[in-house]
Amino acid sequence: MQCDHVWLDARLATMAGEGIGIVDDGMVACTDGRIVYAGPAAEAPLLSASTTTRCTGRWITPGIVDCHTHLVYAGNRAGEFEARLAGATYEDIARAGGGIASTVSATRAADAHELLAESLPRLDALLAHGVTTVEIKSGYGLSLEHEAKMLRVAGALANVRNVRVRRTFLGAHAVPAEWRHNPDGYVTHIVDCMLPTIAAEGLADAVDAFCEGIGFSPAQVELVFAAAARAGLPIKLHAEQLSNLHGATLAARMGALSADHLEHADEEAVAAMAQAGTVAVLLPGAFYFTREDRLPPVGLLRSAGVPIAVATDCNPGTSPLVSPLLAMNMAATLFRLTVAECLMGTTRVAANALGIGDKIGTLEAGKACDLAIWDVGSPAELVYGIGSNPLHARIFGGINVG
Ligand code: DI6
Ligand code: FE
Repeated sequence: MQCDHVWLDARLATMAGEGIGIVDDGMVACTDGRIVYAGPAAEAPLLSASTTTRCTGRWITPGIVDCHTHLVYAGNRAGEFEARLAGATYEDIARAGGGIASTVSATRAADAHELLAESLPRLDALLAHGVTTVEIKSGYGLSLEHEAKMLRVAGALANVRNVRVRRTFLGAHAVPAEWRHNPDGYVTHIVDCMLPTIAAEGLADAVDAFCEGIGFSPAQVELVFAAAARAGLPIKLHAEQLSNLHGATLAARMGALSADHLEHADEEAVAAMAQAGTVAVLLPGAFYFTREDRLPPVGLLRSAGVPIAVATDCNPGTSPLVSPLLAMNMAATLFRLTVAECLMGTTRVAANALGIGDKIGTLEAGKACDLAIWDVGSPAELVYGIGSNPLHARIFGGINVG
């Protein structure tokens, strides 16, 4: 078989089958941007490749999938961080008109070029840590004009960097100031105008909402999700981050791809997620940065067989985190995830949280040839390091992009 590129003399963590799929003397072969073989070199079909890379024992994993970020925004919230250090809570700041609202003001004021320029360094940091697919949410525009601008910028990032971008419409992130006295009116505006327009313009791959006392009620979220279904878009939910409004149960019953955060989720939520196959996306950066003390119900999720993903939640208010490796370390240290759960959670399960597990997330024939090649002696080192970055190379669609 003739192929474009083979990577030889590598150790693989394929993330396929049981566990992380370790292959000691492994090989990956690629044609037209897709994997045609990944597995033991000794079992490979006869191949002749235009280009061969010897990996000298380095580890290859699927490219990292960061399945929950808000990385397109303007400004930052360092001042609010200082206020929180001095004793204010995240919810106090939000109720006083700061928090998300301050990022909304800055994001509305930025034009698309400025927004792109401010977002690029965050994307570049993720890419430097092996990310090949990133989900980016809107939610700091909160009007049709500015939500569409954010989503266009998110799409434009994929034109200026080698990365797959999945876009999520998060119009129901906060009630904007101009709708403060009529939150239900804002939800109606999302349902009747913003969401259908954004869907019709092909600006989003999914719809998300923030189900919380400072966000939207389950009844409001249900209206947004029904509109998503009418528009043919899958749903996700920020659920049970600060309190338990039973949003995860609602999301699972409506067939959500994922329910995210989940610190306050209960057994009913876990059972509903298990039944629906909804992925639990854990966001230890937000847990750490807000000094949350309630742990997500990892034991319950595990025993119910709910797939667990891990993401950065990169955002200016609760998780200014641009390292998926550090997210894995935090998930292990703070949430007691195993190394295998962390690695699956940022590859295969993360791809499922985006509904694209058939295209990316494992080293298997037919999937996109998105690889991360690491200078480590074992996969555990990827989770173990704090602030180190052992990425050797990033391969996107079969091309070495550094
Ligand atoms: N939960 C979060 O942690 C982020 N959004 C959300 O719904 C925080 C967003 C922000 O504070 O800017
Ligand atoms: Fe988030």
